[in-house]
Amino acid sequence: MMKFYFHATPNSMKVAILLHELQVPFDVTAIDIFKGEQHSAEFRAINPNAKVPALVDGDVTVFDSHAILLYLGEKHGRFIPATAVKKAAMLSWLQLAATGLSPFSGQAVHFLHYAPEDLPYAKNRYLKEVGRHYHVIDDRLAQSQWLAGDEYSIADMALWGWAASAAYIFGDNALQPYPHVERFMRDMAERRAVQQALAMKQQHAFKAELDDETRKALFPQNVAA
Ligand SMILES: N[C@@H](CCC(=O)N[C@@H](CS)C(=O)NCC(=O)O)C(=O)O
Repeated sequence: MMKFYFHATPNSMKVAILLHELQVPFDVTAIDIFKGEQHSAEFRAINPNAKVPALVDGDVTVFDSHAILLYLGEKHGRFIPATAVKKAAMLSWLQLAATGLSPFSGQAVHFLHYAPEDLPYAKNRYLKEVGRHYHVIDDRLAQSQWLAGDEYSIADMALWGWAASAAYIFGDNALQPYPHVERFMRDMAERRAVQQALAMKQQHAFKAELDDETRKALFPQNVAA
């Protein structure tokens, strides 16, 4: 059976939605990144980059959320549009999420919540860039129900991953300035696969304290040699 290496984080949640949409059997291996489990030799053999999510499917190993979305979508022939025009749109928005929204959101979270010093320049830079991405996405979702057009795809799952955590960046009513993204999130909330993915967060207990063990695991660059 497929093995899904998971922590309840935005990047893992993208894949959790797809696995539930596909209704395929899979086993979850919880990797508690707050305890440093991503750095174990066993997990690094699966993802040398020491980050979740990752997937092992028989003799196939695949890591990085968007690589997993593409792998599973192609394998099952689902949630990847068939026509060149729609597939190009899907890939464009998938990559915008992979190379823009996701890393900028991650850095915004870092400088807002985890950086050991207050860095207004960095906070402003990442907050503004995340907001700019949501404006671009909002304009797109004003024109079509889904990112690729009229077809729900893996690009939508990728967007949901970080949009569901927007409050951690912008606070309450985080998506209010982006009404079409809000509408998209309401549409997503109605999907059973999204509800099942959210339930996974309750089924696995992860460490919550940000103590020295966690700082060392997540930010080893700050630990004196
Ligand atoms: N580009 C990667 C990023 C993965 C990533 O940053 N994962 C975070 C959780 S969302 C992680 O495992 N962090 C642990 C660490 O940095 O040590 C993806 O999309 O899968």
